[in-house]
Amino acid sequence: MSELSALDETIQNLMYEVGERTKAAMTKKLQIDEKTSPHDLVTDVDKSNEQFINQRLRQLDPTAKIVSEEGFGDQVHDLAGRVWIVDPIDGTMNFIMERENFAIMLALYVDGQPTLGYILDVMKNRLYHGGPALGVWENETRLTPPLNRGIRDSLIDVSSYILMNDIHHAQTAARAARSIRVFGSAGISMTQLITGRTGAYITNLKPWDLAPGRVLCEALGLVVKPIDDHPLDVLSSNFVLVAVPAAANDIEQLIN
Ligand code: 2AM
Ligand code: CA
Ligand code: CA
Ligand code: CA
Repeated sequence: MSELSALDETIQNLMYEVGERTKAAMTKKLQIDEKTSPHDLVTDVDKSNEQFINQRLRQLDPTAKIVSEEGFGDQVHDLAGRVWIVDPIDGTMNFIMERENFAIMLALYVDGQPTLGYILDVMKNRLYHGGPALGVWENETRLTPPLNRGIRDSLIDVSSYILMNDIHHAQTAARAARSIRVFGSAGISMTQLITGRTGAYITNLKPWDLAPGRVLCEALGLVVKPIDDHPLDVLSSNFVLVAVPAAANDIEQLIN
């Protein structure tokens, strides 16, 4: 077994373990705090998951750097070397309000190259994992590239903020599609794309929201493109279009 496959197996096990910890924590009362506003919340489980994951990563890969949402990672200024990117609960609002449709996410970038990605849909027990060298998998099943349909034959996924405020003419793209979906979790949105349920996703993502899904999407031939004039920067916030190539072309013609 290659070094990468062995690492992948270890990380898959870590993901399932954190999923089980998360489900166990849901039997207790959540401690909920506001971050920047009542629309932006964090729980004790976000924080304890991140501490748990980061501690494991430091044991496994002591020289790597860690970028993570809740403050237990490193100050990382560039993607040189090995960089792990951690979202301990993606879709915290769904975690609190729906108690489903949230994910645990992890990615490994090596010298800036997307290498491994993991999205665990906790309540459905589905782990999406892999990368360019290993292929992309849903649990034990290897995924094939989704059908390359144009926007008129696709569902479009738009983040609520972008849709409501019509950022980058997202409503124009939405009107052209068969219908719209809003999931409230970037990770769940990425799983809908890689399984061919949606054809495009327009959103604004932080590093931990984008990095894992980007690895898996690109490995399946989807395109991940900035919508504004900035080049994609995994360490900052990006307005992005993630889509099958045909839908991406259609949307670019509609919104530019
Ligand atoms: P989070 O739950 O890990 O914060 C929908 O809100 C999606 O956008 C989620 O994936 C959420 O990730 C992400 N997101 C990014 N920035 C956000 C913010 N400031 N407030 C709420 N959600 C945010
Ligand atoms: Ca958050
Ligand atoms: Ca997130
Ligand atoms: Ca999060």
